[in-house]
Amino acid sequence: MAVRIDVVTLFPEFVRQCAAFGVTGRAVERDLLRLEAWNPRDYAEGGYRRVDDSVCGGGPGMVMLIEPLRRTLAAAHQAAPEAAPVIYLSPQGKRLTQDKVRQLASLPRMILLCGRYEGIDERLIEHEVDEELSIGDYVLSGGELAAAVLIDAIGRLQEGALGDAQSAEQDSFSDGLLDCPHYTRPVSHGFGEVPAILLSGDHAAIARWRRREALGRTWQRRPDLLDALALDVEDQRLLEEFKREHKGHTHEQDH
Ligand code: 9D3
Repeated sequence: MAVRIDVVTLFPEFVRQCAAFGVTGRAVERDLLRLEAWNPRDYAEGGYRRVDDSVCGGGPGMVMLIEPLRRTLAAAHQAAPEAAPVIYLSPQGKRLTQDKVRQLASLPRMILLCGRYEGIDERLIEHEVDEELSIGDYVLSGGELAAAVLIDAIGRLQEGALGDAQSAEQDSFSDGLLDCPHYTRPVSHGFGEVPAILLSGDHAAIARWRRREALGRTWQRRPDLLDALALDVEDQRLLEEFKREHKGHTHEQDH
């Protein structure tokens, strides 16, 4: 099933460009992903087409006005028959996860609302927003890059967006582990050798090696991810093997 994403933004060209290349570009070409941008400036009144005003109570910065956003959202809702949740990208939102991306990717449509300046009048959020999402604990200058992140993550999950060689099931995070290392030719280079096991042709041994490296790297770099998993006996054995081999030159003192 395809997805339609309507983006409310003061920078519609930015959002369109974000989905013009690579996997999401192909998803758009194949009609798996439909993107429409809506500019609140087009729904603002007066010669100045104001979309913002100063912060009530004083202080620096500007806040986005209710009315231009309300009218823009109404126009976006009316542009297609399906009900669409309004998702406000904001630093106050719940952190985006791959689980959330999968949920949203299964919807027929959604409306993404991007803030600029200090944000949006809280009353618009209370009345028109269904969900607030953040992409992480760092400060951006607006919601557009966060919307682009969400569009990319959703677009690539649409059935048929990924090439034959790729697959959403092979993703890091889809099984809760980081990826194993990857190599290509030349097998021998001044920077080092490709691990011999990968050249052995023993597919079962290669699969075990990859699983062990994925477990080991997750243990080294993202122990928080590992804590959330219940490893089966074979995974526990592979991880112990990795830890034994890496004694002395890793961060095991951290664990
Ligand atoms: C300097 C302004 N900040 C005062 C503490 C508040 C602030 C307002 C607006 C901080 C960032 C923004 C703009 N950010 C977003 O719109 C945004 C965002 C982000 O900054 N980080 C992570 N995810 C997101 S989603 C939208």
